[in-house]
Amino acid sequence: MRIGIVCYPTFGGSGAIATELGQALAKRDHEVHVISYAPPFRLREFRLNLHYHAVEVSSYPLFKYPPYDLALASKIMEVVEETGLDLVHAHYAIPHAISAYLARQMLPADKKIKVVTTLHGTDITLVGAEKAYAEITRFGLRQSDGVTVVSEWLKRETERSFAVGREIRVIPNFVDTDRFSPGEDAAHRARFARPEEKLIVHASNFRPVKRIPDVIRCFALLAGKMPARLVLVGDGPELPRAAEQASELGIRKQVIFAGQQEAIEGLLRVADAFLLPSEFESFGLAALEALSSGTPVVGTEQGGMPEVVTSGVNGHLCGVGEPRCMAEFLVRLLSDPERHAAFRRAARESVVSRYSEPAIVSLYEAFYEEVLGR
Ligand code: GMT
Repeated sequence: MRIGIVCYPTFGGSGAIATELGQALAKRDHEVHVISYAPPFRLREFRLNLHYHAVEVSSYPLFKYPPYDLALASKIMEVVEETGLDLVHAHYAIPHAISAYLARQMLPADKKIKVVTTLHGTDITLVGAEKAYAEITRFGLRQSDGVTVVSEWLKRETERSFAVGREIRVIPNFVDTDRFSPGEDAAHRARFARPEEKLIVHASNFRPVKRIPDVIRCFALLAGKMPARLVLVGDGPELPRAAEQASELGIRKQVIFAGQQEAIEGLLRVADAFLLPSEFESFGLAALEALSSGTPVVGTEQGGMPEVVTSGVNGHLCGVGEPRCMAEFLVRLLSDPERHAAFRRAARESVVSRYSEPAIVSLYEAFYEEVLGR
């Protein structure tokens, strides 16, 4: 197949999944064209059947808001005309599903494409819920030839909020289980923590939905009970406040601010636990990558995380805003090496059996075939 993938290029789960999917499809000999406003951060494979097309958004004094969505629609149309794409897969509803729809409308009758939209979470729960975007999101979903979501929870949320009256297929996120794999690496671990210190990791885009104050509070409670270090990976609006809060709680020296990092697998492998106390995650790709690395996850009962993390098996889920519950679990787990080792094994097993790249990419392939055959 000739597949166009439209995604955000920046650090974030939807761009990561879209790009990994593009690379995996190219490995399966499909011709893949990734369309975005910058090279996606996970795009690292060199293959002759994997192409990147930049959307150029020109500024003009009249444009207070440069019309990215229109430039994207024109770029999609141009790529279809040049390469004969069969299908465009839009990741994130706003504006990608709408731009793909526009491109399809603009194309001549003999060059029509099918449009598949994948919803990742905030495109429905935050952006789509805003009055300015709700109707256009619903329109984009109705006009797509196929719609997928990354969790059962997001499917329910989409049906509840948008009542689109159409099939929505759940195709969960996936992970490269070779890249994110368990293993000991004392030298790498020593870069972050002393042998007697427990190593806790949080990685995100530091948006309010991630509840960064709970990360810091939970870690402070843990550090009061045992020697520990916290590594924060990523960047975003909540980061400056995190540093202040760590100082106020007297744990600033135990917190490492690593900034944005792409090669996080080495750190996840040597971490003792991954902390994700989000208000909700439609899925929680970062948690999946940690589990695949054999690292138990402590998160929240909201959203799609319960589909990935099972309390008492591969991690623990608490209510939103309950850092004490999270810390108490961590103290118990990290004081018991045998139990911790069992959680590590279960973490890895839970991913390999359900979320490995080949299995999930096959689901997308089958969905494309189905949509093209309609
Ligand atoms: O984590 C984010 O806020 C970024 C966002 C995105 O669209 O890039 O992530 C969402 O999509 C990921 C990939 O499907 C999911 O794993 C995340 O759970 C989801 N984030 C939220 O629902 C908050």
